[in-house]
Amino acid sequence: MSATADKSWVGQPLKRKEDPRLIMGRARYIDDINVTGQLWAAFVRSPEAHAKITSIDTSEAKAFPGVQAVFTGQDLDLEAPLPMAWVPPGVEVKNPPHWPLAKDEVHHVGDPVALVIGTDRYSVVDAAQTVFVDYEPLPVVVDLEQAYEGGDLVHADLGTNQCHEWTLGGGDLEAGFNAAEVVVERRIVNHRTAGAAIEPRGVLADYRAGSLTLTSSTQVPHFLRLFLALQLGISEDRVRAIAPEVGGGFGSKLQIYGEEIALAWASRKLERPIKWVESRSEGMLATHHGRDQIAYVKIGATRDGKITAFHTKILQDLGAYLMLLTPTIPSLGAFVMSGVYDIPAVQTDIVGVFTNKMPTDAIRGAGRPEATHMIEMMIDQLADELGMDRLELRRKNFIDPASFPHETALGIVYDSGDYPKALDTLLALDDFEAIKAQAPPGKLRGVGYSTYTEICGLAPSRVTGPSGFGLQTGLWESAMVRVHITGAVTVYTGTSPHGQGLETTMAQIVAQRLGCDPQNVEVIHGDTGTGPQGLGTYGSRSTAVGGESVARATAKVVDKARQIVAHQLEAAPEDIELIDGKFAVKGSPDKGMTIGEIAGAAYIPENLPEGMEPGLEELAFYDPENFVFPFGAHACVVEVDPDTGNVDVIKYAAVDDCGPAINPKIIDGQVHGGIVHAIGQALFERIHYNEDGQLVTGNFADYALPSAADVPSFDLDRTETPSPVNSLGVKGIGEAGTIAASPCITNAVIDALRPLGVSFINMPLGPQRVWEAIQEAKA
Ligand code: MCN
Repeated sequence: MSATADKSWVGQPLKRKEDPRLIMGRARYIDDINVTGQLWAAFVRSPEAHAKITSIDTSEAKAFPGVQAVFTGQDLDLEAPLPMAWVPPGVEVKNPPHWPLAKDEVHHVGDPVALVIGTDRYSVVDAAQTVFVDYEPLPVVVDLEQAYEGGDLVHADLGTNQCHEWTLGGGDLEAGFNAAEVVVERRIVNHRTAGAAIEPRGVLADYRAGSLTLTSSTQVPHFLRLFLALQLGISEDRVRAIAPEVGGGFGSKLQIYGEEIALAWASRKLERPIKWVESRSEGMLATHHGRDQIAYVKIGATRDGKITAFHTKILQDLGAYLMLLTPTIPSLGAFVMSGVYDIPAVQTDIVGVFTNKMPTDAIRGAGRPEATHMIEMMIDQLADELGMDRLELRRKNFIDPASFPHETALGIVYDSGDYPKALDTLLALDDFEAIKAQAPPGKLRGVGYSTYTEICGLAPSRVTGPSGFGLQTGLWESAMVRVHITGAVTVYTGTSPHGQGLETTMAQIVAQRLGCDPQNVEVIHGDTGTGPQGLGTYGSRSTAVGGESVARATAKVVDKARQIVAHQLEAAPEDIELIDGKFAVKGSPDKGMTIGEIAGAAYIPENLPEGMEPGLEELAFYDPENFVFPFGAHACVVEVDPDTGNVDVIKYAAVDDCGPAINPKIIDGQVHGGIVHAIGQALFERIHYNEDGQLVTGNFADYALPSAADVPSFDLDRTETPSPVNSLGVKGIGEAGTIAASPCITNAVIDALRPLGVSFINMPLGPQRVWEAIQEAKA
C-alpha cells in the first residue's frame, strides 16, 4: 500500500449515505423550512404570449385579507436585469432586458407581472387572481422556423428574431464534401422538454439587519449569492445562499430565476422573510425548458464508408429571453459534434432565435444529447444509403484508440477513449438481432445502436479552437477537508449535489486516503455560509472537478499527517505509509497512528515538528487543464404495434466509461436515470405550445413522464479508461444515459419500420406520429 491508499473504499458499491434520511422522510426540502414571521408570495403571470401591459390595477388585491404588499415591475428598482452569464467571444448577441417582473410588455405565457405578498400561503394565490392587468395583445410567434424566416417579432425593438449567429468548425468542409461520393441530408428535430424534477422550485428570502439569507431549491448556491449581491447592490459578504435538500434539478435549477431576485428584493423592502413554492403547473410554465432545436444536417462519405465531412446548421429556439446559459447550449454539443468518429472536417452553424415561449436553457446533457442525436441518426441514415452494416460503418470511422489524447478537427483534445472496446463489450451483453427476430405475430421489432462521447468537467478557459472559440470562465472547484480530534472528518465541497450521491462518493475518496470509514466522513455542501467558494453541480463536473479537489485537499492533509507521524516516531516522512488504517513506518505496521490520533497530536500541539502550525484541515482549489470525455455504446430493441403506432422498449443495454468507478452502484443508478430521461424524450415527453403560445402540456397528466412500467430493466456493463486529466482518472456519468439513449431508441424505431418503407422519423415517437409515418409510407 502506498502512503495515500489503504483499504479500497474507492470502487466499492456502497449504499448511499444520504438515502436513510431521504427514504425515511427526514430530509428538509424548501417546503419543510419555515421561519418566524414569514410571509408568503404568489406571482401574477401573463395569460398572453405577447402583449403590451397598458395598466395594472392592484387595489383589490391590496385590500384582500392578509395581503401586505403588491409589487409590479415598475416597483422593482434592481441594479440590472436578470443575468445572462456568457457570450461567445466575438459574437454579437442581442440580449433584451429580462426583469423578474415584466415592465411594459410580456413575451410568453407565464411571464410574471406582479408579486403579491401576504400572511397566508393560499390566500395570496386567491389575491393574485384579483390583480387586474390590462393587456393589449401583440402578434405571437411560436414556430421556430417561422420566427427565423421573418415572422412576427418577439422583441420589436430588436428588428429581428435572430439573437445571434456563430460557427464552430475545423477542417476544410468544402474539400470534405468534394471528396464525398455519397451525401445524406436530413432535417432533425429535437423537441422541447422540461427538466421535470419531482421537487418543484421554491425560495425563502430572509433579509434582516443588513444581511440576506436566501434558501432556494438551486443547483448553484454560489452563483446565486453572486448575482443576488450584484442585482440588489448588497455586498457579497452580507449574502448567504443555501441550497437545502434539493429534490432533483436535471439542469432546470442551474439558473438565476427572477423569483429568487424578486423575493430577495421584497424581503429587504418589507423587512420580513418571504417564501414562495411553485405549483407543478406553474413550474411547467415558468421553469426553464430544454432542447428545442431544429437542425439541417449533412454528412458526406466515400462509397466504402469513410466519413469526409459533417455539417450542421442548428436553429436554437431560445424562447422569449436569454437566461443564464441559453446561448451556450448548442455550443456544448458543437464541441463533440463529430462524436466518436475521426472526421476531417466538421462545422456547426448556430442561430439563436426568439419565440414567444418560456426560455430554454440547460437540461440534462445540454447540447450534447442534441449533437449525439444528430451524428448517431446520420450514421444510421448513411449506412442505409451505402447499404453497409451500421456497426461496420461505426467501426470504420471510430477514432483509433492508439491516437489518444486525440485532437479533433475542431481542435478539442479528447483525453482518453477506446470506442471499439465499448462496442465489443456491449455486443457481448445480449444478442440484439436474435431478440429482434423473435417478434410476436403482428408486431415489428427493431434494433437501435448509439455510440457517444460527451464533454464534462468543464474547464473552458483552457480550450480554444481553430476558429478562436472558447468558453471564457474557468470552472474550477474547491474543497476543504477537516479532521476532527475524534478522527471524524468533515469535507466542505463547493459542488451542490441534489440526487447524485456525492456525499457517499466524496466520503469514499477521503476514507481511502485517510484510512477511516466513509461513515465517519461527513460531506457538507450547498451553503455559501460554510466552506470555501464553489461553483455548483451541473455538466457532470462534480466528480471530475469537485472530487479531484477533494482528493487534493485530502492529499495535503495526508502530507501533514505523515510529517507529524514521522516526527513522533522519529522517522522520515517519506517512510510513512498507510497500512491497515494506520500511518506507520514502512515495514513496522504495529507502531502507527490512526488519523484520529494524528489529529489529536495536531490539535494538542505538544510534540509537533518545529514551526508546524497546529490543526489538521486543508483547502484545495483545482482548476482542470482540460475537459474529460466519457464515452460508451448503447443498444436497444423496440417493439412497434403497426396498428396503433405504440412503441415498447423491450431490451436496453448500455456500456459506459467514466474512468475508474468510485461507486459502481451509484454509477448504475445514474445510468438508469439518464436512460429513462431520454426514453422519456424519445417516446413520451414533449412541451407543446399551441399557435397562440398557450402551453398545452401544463401538468403531468399532459406532459407524459415515463414510469417504471414503461421501461425494461437495463443490462449494464462498464469499461474503465482512466482520464489523464485528473489524478482519480474519473470522468462524468450523470448525463451519459441521456446523451446516448434518444438516438438509440429512434434508430431502433426506424429499424422496426423499415420493412414498411419508413426510413426516417423525428421524435417524439408517440403512437400518433408512428402511426402517421406508417400510413404515409403506405400511401
Ligand atoms: N461517479 C462515480 N465514479 C465515477 C464518476 C462518477 O462513482 N468515475 C459518481 C459520482 O461521484 C456521483 C455520480 O456518479 O455520485 C454522478 O457524478 P458526476 O458524473 O460527476 O455528475 P455530477 O455529480 O456533477 O451531477 C450532475 C449530473 C447532471 S449534469 C444532471 S443534469 C443530473 C445528474 O447528474 N441531474 C440529476 N444526475 C442526477 N441525478 C439525480 N438524482 N437528480 C438530478 O437532478
